[in-house]
This record gives sequence, structure tokens and C-alpha cells, in this order.
Amino acid sequence: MALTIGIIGLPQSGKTTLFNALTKANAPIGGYATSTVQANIAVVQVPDTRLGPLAEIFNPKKTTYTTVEFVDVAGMGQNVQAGKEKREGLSAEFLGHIRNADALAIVLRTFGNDNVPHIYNTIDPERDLDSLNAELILTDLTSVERRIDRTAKAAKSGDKKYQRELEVLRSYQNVLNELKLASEVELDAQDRPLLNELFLLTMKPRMYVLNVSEDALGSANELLEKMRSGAQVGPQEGELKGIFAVAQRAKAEGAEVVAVSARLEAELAELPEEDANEYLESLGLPELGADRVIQVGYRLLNLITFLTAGEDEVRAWTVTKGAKAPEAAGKIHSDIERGFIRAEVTRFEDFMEVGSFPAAVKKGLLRLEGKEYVVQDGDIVHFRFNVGK
Ligand SMILES: Nc1nc2c(ncn2[C@@H]2O[C@H](COP(=O)(O)OP(=O)(O)OP(=O)(O)O)[C@@H](O)[C@H]2O)c(=O)[nH]1
Ligand SMILES: [Mg+2]
Repeated sequence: MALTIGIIGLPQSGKTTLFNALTKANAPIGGYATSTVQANIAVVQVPDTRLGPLAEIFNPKKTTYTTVEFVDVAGMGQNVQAGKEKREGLSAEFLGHIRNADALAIVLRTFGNDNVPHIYNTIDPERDLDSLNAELILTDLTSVERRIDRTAKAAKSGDKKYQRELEVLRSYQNVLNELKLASEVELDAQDRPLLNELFLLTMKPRMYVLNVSEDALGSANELLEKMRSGAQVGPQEGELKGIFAVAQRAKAEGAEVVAVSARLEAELAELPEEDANEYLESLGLPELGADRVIQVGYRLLNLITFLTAGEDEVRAWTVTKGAKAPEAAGKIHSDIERGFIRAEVTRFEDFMEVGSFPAAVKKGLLRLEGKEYVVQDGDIVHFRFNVGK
């Protein structure tokens, strides 16, 4: 099953433009075309700079990247847009698309453009984030309260299990009622199955994607880089003010934040790779923001990549962080997991220094690992297995 990142944001924040940049797809943009909730879905390759050099050594028939799936849905804030006083949380249709997402990419607009209306008429990404959060929180509150009704009835029998459940649900209800995210509740591992059943939107790992104007892209990246490095940053002006505010929030939450110019990126995505790279360089940008969004999204999903390399195929594989060698083997084939004997492991960096497996063996850079080995990002693995008769 593909792991999915849901792209959400206010109407006209640039979600579909970002989606197109990410997926090099051509979904129609512009206009509030959101009365029926449709979603764009695409699987994208996760950029990985290790595959290229490996392919140069092995000259394989095939090079295969890992993938993640992005879902782009209509803008939230429809209640506001329709001028409704009562806020009811999100529609069932909309929810269907994002409830199952494994993480959220929240698009916040900081670009100004008189031709692109904003539902609140002004540019203020932090306010937009509060508005989106309020809607997500309200939706979660509805889910939790529905479950509380059910559990309260069951708990009347005096069953300890339901009493515990009720306690946990109430702690979520309280936090949500304070307009805080469900992720702020400290979750006891034993309660995880209950929470998994609720699909709370504000528990999902999230990243903020600031959709900035082309002019501000360079300074936005600089600012974010400074903040990441822990440097002191003073008050900001103009477009950077909102960018700074969101970055501070992200920092406090431990969430990731990336700045992109969705429109520029969508345009670049249509160029041949070489031209796009040249253009990027001329703008003084090291890499596509879209690639950063994919990589950060992949990290949010708590995934790591291990590699297999040979003349047939050089390939990146996805496993959950903490997975042991047999589980990783199972990603390739269930027989390899079943008949697992051991894993031969070389670090990518070590391998690149010597350039071949025999040389890695000679230098003692190839290790033999057993069933308990926890696979690391960047391991090149060869599995030994025997399925018998
Ligand atoms: N100037 C500027 N305009 C942008 C940028 N990104 C998107 N736009 C414009 O904003 C408008 C809306 O973009 P969409 O990608 O359709 O926005 P959306 O969030 O998918 O909108 P809905 O699906 O209606 O909620 C389009 O006219 C885009 O060209 C940007 O980075 N800079
Ligand atoms: Mg759209």
C-alpha cells in the first residue's frame, strides 16, 4: 500500500499548482471549482542522490526509486467562503480523501497577487493556519465526541477497558476544546489502537509549505536556513514577516517547514531536466523546492531507505524506521523473509569509496548481520535466504 501525503490549505493557496510541480502532472488550476470535492492523486518518485552513483558503477538494466503518493483536494474553509456562521467541521466527502493520509502538507500562501482572490482578502499565513487548524480541530472533536457517546454506553457495564477508553477520549476532548492539536496529548502506547481507529486529522505528522512569491524565495530560504541552524533572528518585514511567524510555530511544534514558489516550480516541471537545472542555477537556487517537499514528506512518514545493487537493478526500498532485517527482506519478497539466513550489509558511503563488493569484503566494510539487525538508512543490503522444499 502506498503511503500518502494529503495536500491541504485554504482555497486558492496554490495546492494544485504545488501538486503539479511535485508530480509533473497537469491538473487544472485556478477558479474556486470546489462544489463537488474531487481529488488529484499521483505517485511520485522520492529523489535519492545515491542511486545515480550506484547505477554508474553497476550499469543496471533498471534503476528504481521509492515512491510516495500525494493527494490534492479542494480548498478548505468552504464554510467561511459561503459566509456560514456555523462552523461544522469538514464535509464527509472531503474527509474521505484526507482521513487516510499518513501525513499532511499544509499549503500557506504568502504570495500576493491581485488576480488571485483570498477568502480573507489579505495575506497572513499565520491567521490562515489558525483557521485551517480550527476546522481540523472541530472535525476531530466531532469524531471524538461521537466515540465518547458510544463508549459511555459500553462503560456502564463497569468494564475496565471501556472506562480507560473513556478517560483517554476525554483527555483528547479537553485538548481539542482548548483549540489545541490532538498531537499535543501524550499518547500511551497501549492506547494507540484506539487512536488509530479515530483517524484524527490533528494527530497526523505535518509539514508547512509556504507558497511564497518568486521575489521572496531567496530571502525566505535564507531565513529558514538561519532558523534551522539556531541563529538568532529578529523581527521581519513584508512577506518575510508571515514566513517568520509560521516558521516559529513550526519550530515550537517540531514540524517541518519548506518555502516554495509553486508557480515557478510548476513551470520548471514542464522543462526538460537540463534546462530546468540551468534555470534554477541562474536563480541561485540549489534544488527544486518540490524535491524538498517530497523528501521532507517522506521523512515525516517515519521511513528510511535501504538499497540493493546489482547488474539487473539498482533499487531503493522503503521500510519503517526501526525495522529489522527480515522485515526489510519481506519488502523484496515474502520468500526472502521466510527463508532469511542473514543480511550482508555495506554502508553506501563505504561502498562508494571502494567501488565493488569484493573490494568491500577485502577492506572489511561488508558486515554479516542476523535477524535482530535494525536496518539503517543508506545500507546496501544483500539477503541470503533458503526456502527449502
Ligand atoms: N503569483 C503566484 N501565483 C500563484 C502561485 N501559486 C499559485 N498561484 C496562482 O494561484 C491561483 C490558484 O492556484 P491553485 O493551484 O489552483 O490553488 P488551489 O489551492 O489548488 O485552489 P483550490 O483548489 O481552488 O482551493 C492560480 O491562478 C495560480 O496560478 C505562486 O507561487 N505565485
Ligand atoms: Mg486546487
